[in-house]
Amino acid sequence: MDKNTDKQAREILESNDKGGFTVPTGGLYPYQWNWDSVFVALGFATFDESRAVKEIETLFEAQWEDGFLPHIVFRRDDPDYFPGPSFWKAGAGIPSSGITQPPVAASVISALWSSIADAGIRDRLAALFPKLLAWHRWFLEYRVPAEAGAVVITHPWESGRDNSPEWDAPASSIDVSNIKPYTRRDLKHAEAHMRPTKEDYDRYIALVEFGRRTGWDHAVIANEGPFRVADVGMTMILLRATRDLLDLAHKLGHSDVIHELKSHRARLEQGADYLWDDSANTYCSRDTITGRHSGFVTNASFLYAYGGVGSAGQRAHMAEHWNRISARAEYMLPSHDPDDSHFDHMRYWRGPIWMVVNYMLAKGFEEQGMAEWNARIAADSERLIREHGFNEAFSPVTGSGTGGSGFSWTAAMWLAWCGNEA
Ligand code: 9WN
Repeated sequence: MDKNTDKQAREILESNDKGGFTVPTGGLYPYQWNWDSVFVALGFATFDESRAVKEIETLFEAQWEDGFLPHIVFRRDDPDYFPGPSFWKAGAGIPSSGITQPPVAASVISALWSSIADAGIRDRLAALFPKLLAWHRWFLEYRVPAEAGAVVITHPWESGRDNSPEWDAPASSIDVSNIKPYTRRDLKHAEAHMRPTKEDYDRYIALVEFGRRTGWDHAVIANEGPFRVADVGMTMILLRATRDLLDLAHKLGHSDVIHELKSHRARLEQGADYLWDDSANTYCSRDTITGRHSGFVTNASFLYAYGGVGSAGQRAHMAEHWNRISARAEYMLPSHDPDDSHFDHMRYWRGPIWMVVNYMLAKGFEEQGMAEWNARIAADSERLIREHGFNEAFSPVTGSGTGGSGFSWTAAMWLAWCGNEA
């Protein structure tokens, strides 16, 4: 392990710690984000197990009564981020956003359960089980329609892959003609060529306004919202999290929910098939309004290994994509196919590499016995951080940082994963 880089990583987590919760980075993102915090817990666990669990406990303090867990928790107002709490007008007690984010929590809690021996901390992890179950039930009730079996997102921000070209076509029909003028704050902290465009932002804001008008009624949003896309990333992540929750249920003696969780798993496995695109020969997202696949190969497509799905034939097609992309990219794995015209190596989720996705990819490849892919992802991730620092994301072409710096989840991934592989 590299002591110096290791120390820097801890310092980033400590300085972004705002007292029981961690911000993704100062300035650009001044609040607690859902999947960021969960990954950050893995980093804290390498030097402070109690603080690691605290991160997830504070996140779940913002859970709504119906099990929904918001993508941002606003503990105080900060004029540096838009849209803030007064724009969302959502939350149960603690102000929050009204949309969710990838459900990585069950997988991380299961990993912590396996690595932590302290009885008191294990009790705290066990106490999170009913909250995790409630969140998974919320997904199954509102976001996994029986005919698709895949997880439907109602806002690009829910995917965590905000401006992926996967959302371009489905979002093009969102009506932005009535949105009120607004000022973006993100461009104060990051260069415009790295961030989503104005066209993207207008659509993000129109969707928030739509949700707010419904009073954040998730049934109405799921049935009538202007953006309803079955997301390949969310689906593979929830499938994987369901397996991990099932495993936890066995370990904690929750035999009463085993049958139910197995049915969640079966439905999501069917969802993976719904997302296979026969013409592009890849897993990808699919618009549930038009029925159309995006046809794009993204880093989320390769999460099939993490989700544990794919026939021999489907895996052979994915291997062709891997060989093509890995021969071309200096660093793996770009968030978007470098052979596609939408590829943009510096712009957010249209090309740059994200450490948390690399971590899930590597975990999936390792478990599925795909040693070479695992080794390539781990080595490239380690090199990116060592040579370019703890950035929000990285160019797959030059390795340079994009978005914010001093980033919590990148530091966490160094400590919990790729720094330890060095
Ligand atoms: C909107 C915090 C979040 C991540 C997302 C990433 C970015 C927010 C933004 O930052 O999204 O949620 O304002 O750009 O895309 O994955 O959770 O790090």
